[in-house]
Amino acid sequence: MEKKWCMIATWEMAKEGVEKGSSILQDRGNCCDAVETGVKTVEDCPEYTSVGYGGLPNEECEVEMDAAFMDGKNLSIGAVAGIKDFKNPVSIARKLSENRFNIFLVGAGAEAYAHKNGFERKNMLTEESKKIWEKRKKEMSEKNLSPYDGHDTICMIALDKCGDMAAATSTSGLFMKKRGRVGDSPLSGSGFYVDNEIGGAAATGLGEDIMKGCLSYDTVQRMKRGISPMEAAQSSVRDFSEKLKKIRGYSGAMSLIAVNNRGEWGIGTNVEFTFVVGNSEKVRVYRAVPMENKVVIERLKDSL
Ligand code: SD4
Repeated sequence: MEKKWCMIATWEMAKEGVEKGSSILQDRGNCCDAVETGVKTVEDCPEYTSVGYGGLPNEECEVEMDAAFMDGKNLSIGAVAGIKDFKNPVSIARKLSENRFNIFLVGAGAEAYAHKNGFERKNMLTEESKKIWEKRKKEMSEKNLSPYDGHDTICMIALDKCGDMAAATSTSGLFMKKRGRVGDSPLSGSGFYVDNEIGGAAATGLGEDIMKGCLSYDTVQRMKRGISPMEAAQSSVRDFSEKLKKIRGYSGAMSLIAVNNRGEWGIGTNVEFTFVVGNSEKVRVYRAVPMENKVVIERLKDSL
């Protein structure tokens, strides 16, 4: 029997990518193609200043990108970190996931691999992003501002009609990060995790905190115990934010998307956050607002 398909992604900027991924899934296409196509759509858009082309640069005005890909059928993973001047880091990550060894490459090694395997080079710094960087640099020295700002990783998880699942992430990381800084997005278990037998989860927010709690793996393990994706993602974020507050007084922003292998989805967040869901009903944009012990979810937009 044909199974239910579903796609979920972080942030409103994912809408066009989810539309493309959803039409792949609707036409009985594969979940791996759906997440790669969806994430590439966001990477290619210069208006989104936190992913791919037009992503905001590090302290040295270089766009260093992190990306990952995971196939829930065989648990294959590929990832790149701190890669510069390549058009679609997510596709490089997917290619690496075919390897048995050398599945996670950083910096110059990742760039050499991408070049050798024919991936397209591109200067990922736009004039717009450079201007934002220059302005921020000035503000930082004048007003003594904290440099770390401007998150918004793109994460997508898909379940296809064969019951297979995949996840992918891509980001230029924290604006004004130190050269060589890597966040949670390319780290298995922190930025993403997916297993056909259970479901998948992926994260956006402050990588330094998300990786302390391995929140994507934690959410998938909660689903394994039979908890719904909504309750799994919300309790994972809530429990870990509370723990951080208890031990050091504060918690960074953390938002999780989750979907199980029956196509039920959920999110957990400790900040206001938008996300996109595609299924046989429609592609819809939602906003989630955390309030006391729950998260209020409101519908923003539907695709035509
Ligand atoms: C990072 N988690 O590099 C990424 C940034 C991000 O939403 O998601 N922001 O830490």
